[in-house]
Amino acid sequence: MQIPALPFPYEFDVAHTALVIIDMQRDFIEPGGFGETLGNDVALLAAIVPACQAVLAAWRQAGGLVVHTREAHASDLSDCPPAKRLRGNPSLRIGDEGPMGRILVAGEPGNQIIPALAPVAGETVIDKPGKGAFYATPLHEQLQQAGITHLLFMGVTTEVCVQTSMREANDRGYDCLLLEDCTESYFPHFKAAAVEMMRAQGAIVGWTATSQQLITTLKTA
Ligand code: C5J
Repeated sequence: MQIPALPFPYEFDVAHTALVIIDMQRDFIEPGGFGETLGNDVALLAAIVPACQAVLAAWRQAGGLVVHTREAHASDLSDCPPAKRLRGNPSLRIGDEGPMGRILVAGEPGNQIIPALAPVAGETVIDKPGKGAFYATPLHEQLQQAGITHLLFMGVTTEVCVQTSMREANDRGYDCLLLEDCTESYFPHFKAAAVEMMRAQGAIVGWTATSQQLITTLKTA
């Protein structure tokens, strides 16, 4: 299959490609979570949910592998470096009790993936203590075992966890494509810059395309 992506067409086949959905968890999308404690307007991020749902439905229909990630720490915070917890001046810190349970802690209500994109049986869910999906997780080994060579990315936030994960994947040899309308930032100009820098210099980090381009490609294949 070939998507008319930027900066040039992206070739992939479903059997060797995974859809990686980064951190579409309540902590970032809903009020009362980590995103809001940092002073952000979380309403901006919810706007991409319908496009993400459409891609997820089409990808499931095509029989492709789905990976969901969550930025999540152990309840004793043993995997949260003090530098991460203590930095800045958030209204609540990682591990503090918030309206959706303890901030960014695995198993808490706020740490769950939003219902609209909830994983189904057989899909991989990776809890990651860092911004990148490969740091301190079994993701690379699991993708290698499944014969995956290509990754389609969506999720939040574009310039933090999505970009970090895509760069980590690129360095591990995956051909990566970012679905532009399925990713968002609390800062629209950061999203625009991140999207542009990833596909610059001949796809130095990867390709970009729209959800509709992917869905049309899957339907016409
Ligand atoms: C952030 C993320 N922004 N998932 N995490 O801290 O992008």
